[in-house]
Amino acid sequence: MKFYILFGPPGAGKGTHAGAIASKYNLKHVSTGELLRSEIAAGTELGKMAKNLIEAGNLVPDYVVEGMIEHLFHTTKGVAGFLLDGFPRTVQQAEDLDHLLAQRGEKVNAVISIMISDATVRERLKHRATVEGRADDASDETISNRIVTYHKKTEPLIAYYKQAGVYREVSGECGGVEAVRAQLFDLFNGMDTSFLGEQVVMDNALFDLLEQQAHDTPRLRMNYDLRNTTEDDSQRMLNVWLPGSKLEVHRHQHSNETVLLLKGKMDVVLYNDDGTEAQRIHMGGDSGVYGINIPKNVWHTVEAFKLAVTFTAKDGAWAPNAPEDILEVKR
Ligand code: B4P
Repeated sequence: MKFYILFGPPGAGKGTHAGAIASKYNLKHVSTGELLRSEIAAGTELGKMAKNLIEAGNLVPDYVVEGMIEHLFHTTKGVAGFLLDGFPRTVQQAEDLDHLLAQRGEKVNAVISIMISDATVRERLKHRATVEGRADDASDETISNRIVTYHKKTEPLIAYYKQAGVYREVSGECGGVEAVRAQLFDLFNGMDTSFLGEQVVMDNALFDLLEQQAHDTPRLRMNYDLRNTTEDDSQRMLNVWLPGSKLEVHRHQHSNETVLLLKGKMDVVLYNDDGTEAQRIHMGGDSGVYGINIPKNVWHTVEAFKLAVTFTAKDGAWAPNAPEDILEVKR
């Protein structure tokens, strides 16, 4: 598992960017601020205790947020890692996180800091107050207290993580949201964000995440690489298919292809050389069919009519289909 921390002063944009990063790298996004606001909205004992502290611009006690984090570490399944947003916020929380991760044989992989000046913190929080009406943005006094709290209690984490060699920083004022996000993606893309060889539990949580990512692509499908290393030249992957996803009719000249249906319903369609349909195999539903081994050189495609999840295996390193391996077919 990978553990990333999104760091920065109040209003730096942690919450603004965390969802996009988490979705791209299959991470569980955990915002302690959001968790606390949900507790307040639900009127729980924890929420009642946190409410006054947050509204005055103070931090809630370490043990409260640590309890929430620990619970999520134990209960979250099917992700490649965690993106912690707004946690840790004190050196004590950072030390306790290190301890908790060490017990699991893990560590913090990187701390990505979005940096903005105090003047920008004021400007952003005042503006957010008009849009979201958050009580902790509501007055100059609360905002000032949040800035003081940040410098006193949270900023020392920069030195803590620099010493650990995992601190990275981008400017949160280099432009609008898109410009900052591009910098964040550049930084993540340059880090080891591959999850090759990690233990992966293939459950509904993983399928749901891939489904979300599939919705964000024009191809309407998303794959998940299951190889152990980049040198591993077999192809083993999960694919999540949304209805309407169009896969060209193609063949593999050097390998059979094994397709197993794990969830949903789809057709595998085989074609003759002249582009006419040779066979349509319904998988899932009442068909009683759950997989197919497609021989070398057989033209084929798949058609999903509702969400489908497949496991696919082939020999040899992945490469795009060569023009001679694509068949033009009227469909
Ligand atoms: P959080 O919910 O973590 O929120 P935040 O620090 O205020 O904001 P964030 O950085 O997520 O800013 P956003 O994306 O919204 O904390 C709230 C409170 O919870 C804390 O004060 C504390 O009391 C408590 N708490 C949370 N975690 C805790 C912990 N670990 N220990 C103890 N207490 C804890 O961006 C702000 C605004 O800027 C938005 O309006 C956005 O649209 C805008 N914006 C973002 N990027 C921009 C850009 N590039 N240009 C222009 N505007 C931009």
